[in-house]
Amino acid sequence: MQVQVGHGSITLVQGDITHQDVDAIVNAANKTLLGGGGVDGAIHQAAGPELLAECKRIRKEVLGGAYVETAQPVMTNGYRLKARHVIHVVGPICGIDPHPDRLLAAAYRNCLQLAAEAGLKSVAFPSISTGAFGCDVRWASRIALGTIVDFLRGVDATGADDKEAVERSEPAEKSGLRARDATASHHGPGGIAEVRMVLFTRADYDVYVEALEAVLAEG
Ligand code: AR6
Repeated sequence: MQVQVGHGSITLVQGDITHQDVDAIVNAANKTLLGGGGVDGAIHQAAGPELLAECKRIRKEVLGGAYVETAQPVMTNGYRLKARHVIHVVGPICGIDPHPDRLLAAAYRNCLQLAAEAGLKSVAFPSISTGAFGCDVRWASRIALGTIVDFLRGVDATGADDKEAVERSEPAEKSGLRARDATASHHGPGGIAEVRMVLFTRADYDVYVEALEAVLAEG
């Protein structure tokens, strides 16, 4: 399914994100940035060991050993992937993180802003936080697609509430790397022409189709 939104398009596909031929794929990472299971494991497997080496370097040299904060994306090269870049972002853990709705929206929005600022044209996302991090896929699909639609329409969806939620999620000691400031004002859609959601299962794809129709119907 593909729809035009603003100056770009949203595509929903069922498939494997590691096969996507886009400028950047997003990785649903964890705070260590050092790989894991699920889509994180698949991306590291497909990209090769150079990806882990770069992630280790960033943890050590840029973050000073600190964890990556939820919803604060970090961009690396794509190595053996078709995608030139990987944008690693940690989504909320449902049932544990406060304000998971705001954090999930911030995760999508910050990845899109980072991609736009880097001049990227196409970005593919997995369904962040709906695997090991335990969030309901129907709930997450509305937030993901609502945020993407707002971004492509150039709507400033950031606000004081997001600022509060993101700040609360952050440890007191700030790392050297604030790859994105979730509270910064919206920079507009930049040149992003396609945002693709890659759903691993048919069931998830169907949920996202329904959510996209609902989000667009809401105007
Ligand atoms: N392509 C697209 N989607 C995929 C793929 C793939 N190759 N593989 C899995 N998915 P998860 P999370 C889907 O658990 O919930 C990791 O261990 C999957 O079906 O990968 O954000 C990290 O290191 C689900 O719909 O990410 C973290 O510790 C979606 O990707 C933790 O899991 C997200 O599932 C992050 O948990």
